[in-house]
Amino acid sequence: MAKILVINPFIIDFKLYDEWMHPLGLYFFMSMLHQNNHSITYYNCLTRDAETTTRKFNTGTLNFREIEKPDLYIPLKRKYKCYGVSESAFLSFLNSAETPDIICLGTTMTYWAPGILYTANLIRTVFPNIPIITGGIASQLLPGYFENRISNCIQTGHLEDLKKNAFLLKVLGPLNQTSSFKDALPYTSQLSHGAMLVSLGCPMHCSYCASKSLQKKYQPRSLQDLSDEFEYYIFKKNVYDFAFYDDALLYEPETVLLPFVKKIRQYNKPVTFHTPNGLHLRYVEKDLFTQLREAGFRTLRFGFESSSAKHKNDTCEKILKNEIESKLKILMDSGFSPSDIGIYIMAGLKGQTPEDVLGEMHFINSLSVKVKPVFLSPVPTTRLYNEYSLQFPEILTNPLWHNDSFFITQLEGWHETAIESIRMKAREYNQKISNKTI
Ligand code: B12
Ligand code: SF4
Repeated sequence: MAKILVINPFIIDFKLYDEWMHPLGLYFFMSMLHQNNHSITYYNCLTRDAETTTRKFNTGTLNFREIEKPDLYIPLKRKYKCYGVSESAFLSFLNSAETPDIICLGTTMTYWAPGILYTANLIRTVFPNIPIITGGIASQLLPGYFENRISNCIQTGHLEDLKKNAFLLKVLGPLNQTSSFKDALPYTSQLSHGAMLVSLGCPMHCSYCASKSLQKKYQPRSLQDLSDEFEYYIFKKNVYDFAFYDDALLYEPETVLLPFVKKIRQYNKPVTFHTPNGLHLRYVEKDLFTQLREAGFRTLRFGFESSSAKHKNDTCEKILKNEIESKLKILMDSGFSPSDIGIYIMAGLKGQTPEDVLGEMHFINSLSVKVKPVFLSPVPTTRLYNEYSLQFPEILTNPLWHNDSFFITQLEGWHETAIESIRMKAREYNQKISNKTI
């Protein structure tokens, strides 16, 4: 049995809200360690406390402190922040912790790499020589990056990678894999909400998305695992607000989603479900959404990205422009209101102008639902990343370049006023939708 310290690191970025944020990958990892009888201590640098604000459906703010920007970001008129508990709280935890055999760090967005390095530096002040293992999304997408910057670091990605390293094999043994993250939940402190996952991967292959490289094929999870996790959340953690982390939640809903929805209704608990990661409008059907609404689905986000013919290969033509209205009508007929629904528009595709994006936003607003512009992050391993790397070779070596708030400012025609006008317009449109609904 090894003693393992697992840490959800600080995040350094321009913006961050706790919109049902969870280190779900780390939960799977901890569950596997637990099932293989290892001893785990878990510390979440992003723990919310009494000073943070709680908003609708238990979302909220996170504590932060402003930090100095790296040179690259100096031209941006935005504050750069370190989100999470205070440095002293983290250090006092480390100082009181028993010396572990290894320390494991989860990673998510590639451009959050500074938060990983900052966390690792603090760890090194207390544990200068204990091996640090990184894993998760950024660790997979930035090969060698953390190993080269953190002393005595082993950079892995997926859980199976742990078996490929002789040292880890010796410390952890031949780990049996796990299909559920339930066993990680007892290690978490008070949870405001929960993350749920019906499937891994996506059958589509959009030009800006790394889903295919992170998860080779679409894979539904078992109804039993999902139900066990849900029961643990509601009965042991008193959690009632949930977000789905799926890439393709609505794909083949009869396999797991619908049986799960039928099952949860039997518990008769006041639960709500949210889909911050975009759903596919093309799968919207009356019967499905009536059941989802009745089960407690509230916040719905859909990926539309762009209706322009020049971007149809980028977006896999998720939905045709002339089909949207009828799909939205189905949602209303199923009991959803306009303020429940937000449609993502992507800004930063090749050759896209601010006027193109404002045009898309105007169209979505004319359908009386919320519009959610998102700025492109060039993600390693994607088609669009490869194309942009010819114009911006910096994205190949510096993950700060992947930041959605920064990258857009580098594209032709995307000066700060244009970007701000998009943000303001979205706010104005969405305020009207909210007022109309009240
Ligand atoms: C859910 C999700 C979100 C959620 C919440 C994310 C969160 N954690 O809070 C929301 C909707 C908020 C979100 C938002 C965004 N997201 Co997002 N998101 C995802 C998504 C779909 C799933 C992540 C996930 O949890 N998967 C499930 C878990 C179980 O898998 P996993 O983390 O890979 O973990 C496995 C392994 O990696 C491993 N593992 C994990 N941790 C560890 C640790 C150790 C030590 C080890 C050994 C192993 C290990 O074990 C797990 C089990 O196999 C991914 C796409 C994807 N398919 O991964 C995009 C993704 C991470 N998002 C992405 C992007 C671009 C964004 C946005 C910037 C979109 C935008 N332009 O607005 C925003 C920015 C968010 C912000 N706060 O600033 C990009 C990444 C960009 C980048 N440069 O890194 C991704 C990859 C999608 C893409 N476009 O390709 N996102
Ligand atoms: S953007 Fe959405 S639809 Fe496209 S490949 Fe990624 S997860 Fe699938």
